[in-house]
Amino acid sequence: MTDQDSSLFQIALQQRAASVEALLADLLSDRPQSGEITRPDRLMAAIRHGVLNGGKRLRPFLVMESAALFGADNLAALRVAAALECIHSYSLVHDDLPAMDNDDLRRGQPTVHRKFDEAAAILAGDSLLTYAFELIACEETELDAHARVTLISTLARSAGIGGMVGGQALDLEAEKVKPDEQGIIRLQAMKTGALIRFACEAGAIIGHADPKDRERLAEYGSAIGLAFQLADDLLDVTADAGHMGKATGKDAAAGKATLVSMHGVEWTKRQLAGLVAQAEELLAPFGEKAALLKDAAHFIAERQS
Ligand code: GRG
Repeated sequence: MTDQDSSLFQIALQQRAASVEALLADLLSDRPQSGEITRPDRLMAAIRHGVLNGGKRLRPFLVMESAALFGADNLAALRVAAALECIHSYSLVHDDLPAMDNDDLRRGQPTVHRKFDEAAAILAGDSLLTYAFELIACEETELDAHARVTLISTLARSAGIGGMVGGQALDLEAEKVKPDEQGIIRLQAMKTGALIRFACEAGAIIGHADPKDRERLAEYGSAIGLAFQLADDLLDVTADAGHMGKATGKDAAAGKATLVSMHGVEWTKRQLAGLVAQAEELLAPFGEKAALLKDAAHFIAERQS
């Protein structure tokens, strides 16, 4: 990726992040929404701490750019993107809990259970998970019934038992019994990959893409999802905590098997380059329209934080 492409991508990512953050700030305000009895102050403060705290908003970007590829309604895509960010934020809030990763720092700030308490962090995560589905199902998100139900069921599968939550369960088991290479790839495709795959597929669903193009976007999502986790494992070895805004060196300290620990840094860099090439090939039929999604693959594989 040239320097110019990289800065165009950064600008686009920041613009998309700003619009999703503005929407999330509005949706997660103290003001009760139609049908809600009240919004407890402390719960809302914990939720906002877990969401409105400077994430990269990469998954929302992928939803919106994928939808744009098919000329889809920007507002519906923005609201689905916000829903996905709620699920991602919930996963981070729960992942940081003492019963899971026991982290003090997330996005450069105290984790939700550190700033509030464990009960508040559990309830903030629970609220975000249910709210995400409400957001896709509600009338204000203007989608036809088929797209709405497809998004809800695909997201539930990506986030649930055979997706992110299942991946987290396998990851916890892996601390006791080290998985082999295929086991690591599978758990990563579930834990991190499934939501990223969904982000890209969601754009195709919102844009009523034909099944072939929808599968192409999902495959692109799988390739960059794997690249995302590989880059994360690489950064755990090579970056410092101040730069990352969270603890590093944790995999090695926990004796956790990763593809980086198995094959080394140079192999990992070659794999990342291969995944970027695969992502670009999958997007080739869309030509220039997919330029920012191609840049996203580079950003994910080459990111420094
Ligand atoms: C607790 C149900 C449950 C699931 C947790 C995704 C996950 C499953 C845990 C996160 C653990 C982790 C740090 C994985 C590495 C990859 C990852 C998801 C990093 C954070 O995502 P970014 O870099 O974060 O997109 P920002 O802060 O930019 O949103």
